[in-house]
Amino acid sequence: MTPPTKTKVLPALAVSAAVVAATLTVPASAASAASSVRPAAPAAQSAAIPPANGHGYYNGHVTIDTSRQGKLYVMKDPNRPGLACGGPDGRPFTKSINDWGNGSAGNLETACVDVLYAAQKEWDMLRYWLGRSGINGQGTGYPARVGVTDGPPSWTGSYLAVGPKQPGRPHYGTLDMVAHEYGHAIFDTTPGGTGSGIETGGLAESAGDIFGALTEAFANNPNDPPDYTVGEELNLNGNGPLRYMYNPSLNGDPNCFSASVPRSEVHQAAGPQNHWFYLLAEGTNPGGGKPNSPVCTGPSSLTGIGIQKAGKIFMGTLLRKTSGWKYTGARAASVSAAIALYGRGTECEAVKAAWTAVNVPAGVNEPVCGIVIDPPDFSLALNPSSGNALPGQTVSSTVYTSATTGTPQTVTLTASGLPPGTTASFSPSAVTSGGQSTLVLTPTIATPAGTYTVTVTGTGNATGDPTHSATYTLTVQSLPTPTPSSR
Ligand SMILES: [Ca+2]
Ligand SMILES: [Ca+2]
Ligand SMILES: [Zn+2]
Repeated sequence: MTPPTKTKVLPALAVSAAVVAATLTVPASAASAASSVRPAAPAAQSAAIPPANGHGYYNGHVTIDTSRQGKLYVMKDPNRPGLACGGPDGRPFTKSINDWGNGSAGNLETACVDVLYAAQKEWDMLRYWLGRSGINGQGTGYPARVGVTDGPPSWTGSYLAVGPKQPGRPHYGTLDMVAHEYGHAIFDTTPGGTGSGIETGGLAESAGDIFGALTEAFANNPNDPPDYTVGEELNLNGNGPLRYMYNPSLNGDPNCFSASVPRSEVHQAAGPQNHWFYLLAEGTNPGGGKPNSPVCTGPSSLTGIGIQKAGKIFMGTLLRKTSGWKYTGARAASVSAAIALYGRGTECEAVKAAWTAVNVPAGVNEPVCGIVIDPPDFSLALNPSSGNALPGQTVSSTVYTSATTGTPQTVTLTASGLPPGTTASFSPSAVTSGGQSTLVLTPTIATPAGTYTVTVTGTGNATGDPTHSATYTLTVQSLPTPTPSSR
């Protein structure tokens, strides 16, 4: 039989799937218990078996992990609990041989080859690239049903529904669409949950698109080459991709954030974050056949950090998600994630630059990138710190300064708390930190006897005008009672 046009042999993928299968073995009973799909056959133990051959409509000849129950093979993943694929009734497909699909449009078993393949690739991408365990972060995924809905796939909250219902039509379960829908499950199972509203919904749709791009990149299947478009293999209505992450405006979606984004529609509101992810991963001019990406504000040229690092930072962003998730929160969380993962270097700078480029500005307390340098500062001391004087006499003290951090700065000296009739002078009145000055206090006859605390303050001219002060205890003595003059 002539293979369908989409079918290609992919030996490299077969090897990687086999390696994965060998390293991901979990007890069959655990896999069974975690699945929410009813077993198709009378309950029987799943047994570890070699990966199955699959013949997908979009993905060509692939290997998928299936189970064995009694004499039958089942489209239920023995290594990734919860993943399974079946028809509208939710029962995983079963077969007497472990060879699935025929590559043709409209064949439900073929649809399940593509869907299960995509789910398994996404699971492995989450594990090996992003460090997440399963779709829900707790080692569990969710089943899929094909031929069960019309229009693009949807996430129901408990299973992935893939259409169409009409027989004979190509199914909608491409790598990016399946990964997008399970991406909703990832979004739902990170802190803050699903949320509501257009802005939050847009960030959720974007999460799906980002996981789609990551999954295509991880699978690296030549039948559905990695890209940053959504649904390009579907080509619904002959209109090409549903969304363009590198330039959302190609489909009429906003490239950058504005007040109108929260009033748009959730898939449109995904535009700015999708665009951010592309700029972060690939930059403005990645070359190598990858599309250029425009910016709305800031520097016109950005350099990407690669999709794996961008994916890790995005996963870290979702793990910092809170309820009522908004674009400003996403920027702050992604900066924190980048610093936690990679420090304050290139990645931190790239995260910020990409957000700025899509018109999501920094919050007031955004952490700084780059090497943190303490601002210039100084210290100030007086010696001696006390003295006695009669009115009309002077006392002096030396003001010592020192540069404690950063470069030296000009420190201007003032005195406060002077008793009545007492003057203070500094010579010089300003020093470069590290230098010294002489303070001269001169009480006069107008100064009542007593003990006073004079405060000497130095004000620096560095950023923030740092000030430091020291005190001098001045005791003004009483003049001796005048000797009566002779008359
Ligand atoms: Ca693709
Ligand atoms: Ca795609
Ligand atoms: Zn969606």
